[in-house]
Amino acid sequence: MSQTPTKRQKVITQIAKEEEFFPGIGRIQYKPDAGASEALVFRHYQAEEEVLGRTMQDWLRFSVCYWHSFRGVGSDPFGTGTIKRHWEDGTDSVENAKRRLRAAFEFFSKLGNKYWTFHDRDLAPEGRTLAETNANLDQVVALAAELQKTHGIKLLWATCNLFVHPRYMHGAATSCDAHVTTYAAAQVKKGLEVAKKLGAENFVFWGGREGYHSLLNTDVRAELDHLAAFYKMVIAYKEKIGYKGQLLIEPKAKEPTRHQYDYDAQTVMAFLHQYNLTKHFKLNIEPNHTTLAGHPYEHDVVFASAYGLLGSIDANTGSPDLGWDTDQFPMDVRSCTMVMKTVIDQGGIAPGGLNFDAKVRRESTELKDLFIAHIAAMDTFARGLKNAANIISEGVMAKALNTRYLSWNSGLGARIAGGEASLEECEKEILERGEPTPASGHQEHFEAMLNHYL
Ligand code: XUL
Ligand code: CO
Repeated sequence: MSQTPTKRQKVITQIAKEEEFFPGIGRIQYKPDAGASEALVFRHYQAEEEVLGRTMQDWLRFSVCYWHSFRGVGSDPFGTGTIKRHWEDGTDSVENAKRRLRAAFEFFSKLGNKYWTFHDRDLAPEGRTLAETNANLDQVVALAAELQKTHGIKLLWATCNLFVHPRYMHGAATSCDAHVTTYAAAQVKKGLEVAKKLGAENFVFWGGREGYHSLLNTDVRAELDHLAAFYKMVIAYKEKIGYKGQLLIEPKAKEPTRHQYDYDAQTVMAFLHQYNLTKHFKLNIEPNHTTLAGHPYEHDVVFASAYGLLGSIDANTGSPDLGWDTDQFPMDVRSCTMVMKTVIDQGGIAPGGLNFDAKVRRESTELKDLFIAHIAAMDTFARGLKNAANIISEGVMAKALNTRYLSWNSGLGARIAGGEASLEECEKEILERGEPTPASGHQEHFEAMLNHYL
């Protein structure tokens, strides 16, 4: 029986007739029995499938990032771009920016993700003055608003690029030059207005060049005080314009500076606490940044969540043997299982999501590679979600974990944990009880149990 197309379907068909940027690729379908060589299908991700009472789509909240997927050209510090998209005319014009945006929305619709993210400067070219830059941005943002509506796509988060322009070479909020910080503040003012207009569910600060290369020329205390003062201006303006998005800080240990102030989750949490900012911010954790800090993949996700501050995730991975931020697509089932276990344990990630801050490799030059990368990563996270749901609903690992800490539930253990005990009481107890009985940590058993679910 044929169905009457909805108004939205008609609009999309009309757009497709006028211009199609990804010809030959339709809406990506779920095909669980696909063979190994079939690439443009989901084997595990089915948006409406229920897992622990919620749809996969609700748990995973996938987002495509504009900077890598639509501005990335495959360049690296040793070579220029290798990736040429056919909608690019080689100019940095507003017209090209608009065409690129239409291509991106076709991509989102065909992939079936519901969210996207961008930096202000990804969207529209920087002009000669702030006024000209803002006018360029306004034109592209107006189109973005229209495309979001037509395609039913939402903005997971927006952010300001405060690191590419030469003016920010010493940092933005932590620059030695107050004039530069003032410029950054003016840029962020506009960024918040754009975020509000497009309904951004979050607003991210990644401290691009907020850090130091040499302690000899850096007053670290002054720079961190300025960073906090900058955030206080942000909070005041956000409240003034009634923008309701969640503010997020994205930790990174190094690159481009030798030491980034937002080193890792614990460093950012201490900073927020020190400057009384905790209630205004959560964290956007990027596992490739976590591994750069020398931690295991899921470390910062777990630490931020443990303090109720895990706001969103830049779902990617690196090659820890390299020690660079390579922003690869997450393809490791174990890592994604661990992340999703934390996400389920904290009751979900909304209003954050899983943003693919990842780029196809310099050698992956075909248009379809962009689809394959996202599909495979979405499938990996869908597997992670299902595995994590099994771990949680069977409860075997949680039981084993709780068993390790049983001594804290009663007696002096409970009194210490509750802040009611004293050193004298502890001394008395030990004089009576003597040495603790050694207990195994059973690490290998925990590892084997995890493998059971993968
Ligand atoms: C850089 C990085 C950024 C932020 C947004 O390493 O992760 O793309 O996510 O500025
Ligand atoms: Co990121």
